[in-house]
Amino acid sequence: SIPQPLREIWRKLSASEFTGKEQFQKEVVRHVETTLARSIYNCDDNAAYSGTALAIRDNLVIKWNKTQQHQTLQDQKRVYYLSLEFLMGRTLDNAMLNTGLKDTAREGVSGLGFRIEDIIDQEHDAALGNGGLGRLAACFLDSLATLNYPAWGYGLRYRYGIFKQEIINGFQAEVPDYWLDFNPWEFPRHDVAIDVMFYGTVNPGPRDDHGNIKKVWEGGEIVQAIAYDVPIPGYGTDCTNNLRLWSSKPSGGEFDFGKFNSGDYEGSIRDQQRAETISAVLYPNDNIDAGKELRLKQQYFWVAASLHDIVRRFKKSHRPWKEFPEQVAIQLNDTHPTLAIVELQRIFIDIENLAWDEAWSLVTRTFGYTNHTVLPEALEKWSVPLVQNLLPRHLQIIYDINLFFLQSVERKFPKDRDLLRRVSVVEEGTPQVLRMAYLAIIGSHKVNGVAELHSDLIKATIFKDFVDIFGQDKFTNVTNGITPRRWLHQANPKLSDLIASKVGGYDFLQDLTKLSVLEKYIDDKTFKKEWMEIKLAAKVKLAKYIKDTTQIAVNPHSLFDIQVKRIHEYKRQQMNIFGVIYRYLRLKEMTPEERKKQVPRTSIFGGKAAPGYWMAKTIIRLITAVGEVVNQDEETNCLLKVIFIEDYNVSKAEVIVPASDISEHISTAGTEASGTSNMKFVLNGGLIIGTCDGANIEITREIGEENIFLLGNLAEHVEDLRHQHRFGKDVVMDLKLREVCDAIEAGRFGPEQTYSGLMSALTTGCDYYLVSDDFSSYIATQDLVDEAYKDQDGWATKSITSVARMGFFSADRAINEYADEIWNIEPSKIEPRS
Ligand code: GPW
Repeated sequence: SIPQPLREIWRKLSASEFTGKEQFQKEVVRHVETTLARSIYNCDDNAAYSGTALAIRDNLVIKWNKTQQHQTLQDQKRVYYLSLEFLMGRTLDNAMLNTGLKDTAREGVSGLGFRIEDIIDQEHDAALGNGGLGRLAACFLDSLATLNYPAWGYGLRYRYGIFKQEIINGFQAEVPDYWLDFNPWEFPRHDVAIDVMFYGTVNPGPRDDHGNIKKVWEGGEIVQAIAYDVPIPGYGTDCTNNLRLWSSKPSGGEFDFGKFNSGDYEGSIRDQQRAETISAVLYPNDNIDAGKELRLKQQYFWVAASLHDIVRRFKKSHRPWKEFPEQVAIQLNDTHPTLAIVELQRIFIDIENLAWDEAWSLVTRTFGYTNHTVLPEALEKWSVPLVQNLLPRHLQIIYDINLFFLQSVERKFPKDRDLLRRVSVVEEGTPQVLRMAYLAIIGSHKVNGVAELHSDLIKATIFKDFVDIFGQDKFTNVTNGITPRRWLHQANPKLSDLIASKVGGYDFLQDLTKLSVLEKYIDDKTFKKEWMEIKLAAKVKLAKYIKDTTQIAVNPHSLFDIQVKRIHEYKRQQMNIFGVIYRYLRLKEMTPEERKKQVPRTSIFGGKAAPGYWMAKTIIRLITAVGEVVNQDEETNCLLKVIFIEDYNVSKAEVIVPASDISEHISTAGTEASGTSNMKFVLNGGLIIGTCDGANIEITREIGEENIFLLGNLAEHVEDLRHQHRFGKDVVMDLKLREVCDAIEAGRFGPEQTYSGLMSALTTGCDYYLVSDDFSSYIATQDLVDEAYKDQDGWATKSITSVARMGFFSADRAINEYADEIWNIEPSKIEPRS
């Protein structure tokens, strides 16, 4: 750093933020001309985006530096959020809104001949995540900064994010998402380079201070982690936190010149490529554990680099180790970073020479673990031989953690051998596997689920034994939330402005419970009219997008029925499309007179299937095939259209979410841990049709039963129903569903073989997701939706009342609960400079 006597001059020359339109414009032009080396002759929308982003970024960086210096000086407890996914979407619009520069920028770029909307549209999404889990991490970062919590995110800088989805002949095809061409939002820190070792052997070393022979892990392959930092601005505060993403590269130099010079060119770059492969690509699975070695390498690479960084920062404060949990909280976003528990124990005992028990006490007081699923196929299990080979020292430590844990269980529940078998981290079998969720529970002081039902379910089912062992207090609930900044103010500015005009300004964006004031206006005719006009405008905008991208015209006055999320059998897009087919069959039977009484509907789908998830891909094919038939049918197509929106992502969600009349959240009860798009749709004045699952239940409690369309069996009945499908005698399929299946099998939507897997899942597959059990309830509830929609005034009442009661679902509320109940951290507001 700069020597003391020179610091005064540095401070005098220190960069300052621009203010006002003219200064902003000057910065944009300067960046276009110097940073980008372009001119008035070749400045298109894209160059204007780059110039604008760089100008806004300058102000952001000044706040960011200030925040980091402030937090370092304060030296309070920090939280580190470890997530393999951060689904950030676009940054520019959010950065302008959070820093209060949007109006300045709009006027500024307009004066330079551009429209701010066109500029915003140039940005490529940062899509480093699959779905809900990754987007939750992004919403949490926004709330942490907005609430002034000292917090860092740690993740991987994938060269390829989630693939781009193309629909070719009705089927999904995957195209790589190379998003780093121009990314002004990241700062490489080539000085923050950390060596991470894989493979190697564990050998006996010298005796330690406690007289034990040390274990030395050595001789492995070394890969370097390079930090890339991303500023995360809070809304209405200067607090700008840091998201640190690691990128892999070979350690020590470019490639092996020895091999290169001896003619082995391929060999010389093989090592380099192998190292770079680690952070090359995001695994495109949502709620599925594939168990691949490269994924385990990603996990350890990221965890080892992050912990090295965290421990180094702690050591700079020269505090004794016993203060570690008072300075550091680490949250594990699902089990993906569970190795962090083992790595911290390894650092303490092998490198810092702490005794096992003291180290383990520090470790368990540091970590918290969030579970996001009960689906068995999503629970991570690593093969022991795989871990033995890749991380031999870690496997020893895991065995020791497990041994001491099982010994304590044995003391508490003597002679219960089956309990020991059930709770062991090591599951017997060929090969043996490690149950990562169990390791995460044992190594954390708090375990939470993400909605009330889900938190109750994990305590009663997959983690029941652990509740008996550790007690109730270790297990808690933090219901998910969403950031109202992106999901209302940014996605739906007109609605945000209308709300602000009624609730006394924009404070509701920082205290979402203030929305309750809207209930006062429930009988205000003009307000209601404006409310519904804003909804219509959002539908017109989506209709235009659909027309531009698919050439299909949809009627903005029809009921927009939307289901956008990852395609998964448990989320039951198949039930939705079966319902659409059922509606189509009914419409076909009707007389022209009867048809006139029907509510026109547009069924909109969007979402990616994991590339290897064949059933999910079949569901996409059925949706597109139904669209091809229904959209062409002149007899019915003014009453029913079916649209599949290609490549659903965060920036498209910002257009889709404000445009729903109804959205679908119809997972088999007990399978969707929370869901978060349900919250986004309701916050934007859409109603929902859904099952009693995840956060739908709490949404119902908050907004009132009269404002939601609930259907289907309850979670407590699922087990019995499945049993009946398996072992029950004469189970006959629901007749309405039978009719739908007959139409599919008759080839009305293309060759029936295409759907044979989907059909047999309902029959020989024992209908695991209980589509047939919920189908008639689903159809009946859709009829109620139609009836309700005919009463537009009643619909508006439901819409406004629901929004007024959504305050609970702010991610700010969720983050405050984590801060108080799990992390024990305080906000740290930066005072404006005097
Ligand atoms: F399987 N979630 C997700 F638990 O989006 F890891 N991807 C995943 O791989 C997992 C969970 C995992 C989702 C849940 O499905 C959703 O219900 C929840 O709202 C979201 O995580 C955030 O908690």
